[in-house]
Amino acid sequence: MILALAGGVGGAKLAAGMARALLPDELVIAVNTGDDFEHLGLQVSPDLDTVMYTLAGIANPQTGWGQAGETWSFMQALERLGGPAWFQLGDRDLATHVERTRRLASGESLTAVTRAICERLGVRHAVVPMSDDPVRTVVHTDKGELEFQHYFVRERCEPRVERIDYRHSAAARPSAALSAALANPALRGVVICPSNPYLSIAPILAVPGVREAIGRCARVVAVSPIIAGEAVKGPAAKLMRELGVEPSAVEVARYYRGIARTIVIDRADAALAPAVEALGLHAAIEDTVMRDDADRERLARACVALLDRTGM
Ligand code: FO1
Repeated sequence: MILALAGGVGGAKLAAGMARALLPDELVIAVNTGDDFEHLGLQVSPDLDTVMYTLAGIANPQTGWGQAGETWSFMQALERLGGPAWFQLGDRDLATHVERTRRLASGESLTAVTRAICERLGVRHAVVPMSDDPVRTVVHTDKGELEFQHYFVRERCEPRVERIDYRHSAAARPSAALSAALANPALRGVVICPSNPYLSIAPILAVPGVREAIGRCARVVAVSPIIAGEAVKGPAAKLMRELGVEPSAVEVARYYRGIARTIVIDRADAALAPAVEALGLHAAIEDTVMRDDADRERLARACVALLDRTGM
């Protein structure tokens, strides 16, 4: 069984590739919930939804988040009433947030709600929250403290980031499925998907016990979300510069030192391989840009093959 850690749009694409390459009982996808927030009285879990929609094949191909072929009657009506329009909720996507909020209010866990929605969407692989306890990524910027979605969407990642913390992480427990995967003697390894390390993977590692358990696992492969100094999507490069880190695959490797044994970097960064290896990690060079399902599956299969060669 393989454990994948994912968050955001890039992570969801490789998670979908892993789901094409592996059978349902061979894969657990643990998803970041640090981006979750309450909006209009609704419990919104963007990364869980992005992974579920992407695996279900209904994600919006342009944005990566929300659903394809959406209609926007709700947002138009909300705007007419003067409601907040900065966070776009399509009509179909809205049903996910309403149903999750209803089930959570009835006492169901985020794990149970996610499983129920996956079943309805025809997603057969295990998509699980990193924790059923609240963890919230807070971005400290030159404009003050911002909840993640306020930084990422409302302020469009413009404020300068000084530091990031993961509120309530100390009190959070890994979800039962994540704990079981980490304790499973049949765990073949961990694939850290090409998500933003600081915003999408760090919250998962901040849940007590997770970083240590992964650090003990000999076979961990991380895919760099930075290619030729830029993120494929999102603020990772800008964020790294603001955190005083050169946006490069080498710095991603440095971030994952002690956690991953192998870093997958793009062909465009092949010249960085010696610098990655100098950090004590193995650099594997692959085509890491995922344009379609075939790319996703190919990269996933490459990561699985690397697991079997890693940790020798
Ligand atoms: N991202 C945006 O940039 N603008 C939006 O209006 C927006 C709405 C939205 C609604 C539901 C959802 O699940 C995700 C949404 N996202 C939006 C993306 C979201 O902020 C990010 O995908 C994650 O939080 C970080 O990857």
